[in-house]
Amino acid sequence: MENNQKIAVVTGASAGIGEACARALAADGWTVVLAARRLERLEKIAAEIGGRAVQLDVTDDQAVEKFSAELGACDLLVNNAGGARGLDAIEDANLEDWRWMYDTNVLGTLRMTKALMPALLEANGLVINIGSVAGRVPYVGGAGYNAAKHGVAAMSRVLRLETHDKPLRVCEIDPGRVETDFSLLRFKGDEERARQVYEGKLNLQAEDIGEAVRWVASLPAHVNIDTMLIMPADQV
Ligand code: 8X3
Repeated sequence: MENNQKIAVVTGASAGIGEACARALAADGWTVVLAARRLERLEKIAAEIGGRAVQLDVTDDQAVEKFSAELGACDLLVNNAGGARGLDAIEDANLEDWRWMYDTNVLGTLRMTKALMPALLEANGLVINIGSVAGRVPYVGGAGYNAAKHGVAAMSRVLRLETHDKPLRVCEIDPGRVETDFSLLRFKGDEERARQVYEGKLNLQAEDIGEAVRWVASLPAHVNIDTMLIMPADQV
């Protein structure tokens, strides 16, 4: 593998899938820029893997602009920041939760991709969007998150269409149930409810997704993995 210290930006890198991506990429020779809101956690991980921690909220237009202006070169962008809030039926939908899900998952991915696009094109780069099975399959109570992740999927496909003849590759990786803080966030800190999501099941671990990201990013420039659906063996 000859990465020659190429630069990877990973959003939402302070925990879970983002942290696992950062660790897997660093182990494969990438220089990783870890971006997230929780700077203290980021700095600890960055120190362990020889990466760089930058505090960033992907819902903040100006912060994303500033981040990209200061970054310079970028070979790989992993749009991982996102998540779910609530599991309400549509008739009980909480508009604030929906706004947050759209702003983080969809617009966050858009802001980062748009801002880093010049650097990525310059580098013959790669964008990996972390979507979800929820962006393919709707489920009861999932509407806000389903809509957001379907939005990410649509954006990934359009970006692929718009850049297939440019020096940029685009991949979307869609995990199923991964045992992370995802459910704690969805259920707004209700630990018992979050625990029940994973109890007694063959859950994916964040490292499984980190390994997929590492592999996609390790492929030669003529190979584009368009989409990848990764499920725990007992989830269909
Ligand atoms: C979350 C996937 O299967 O837990 O992105 O809803 S699932």
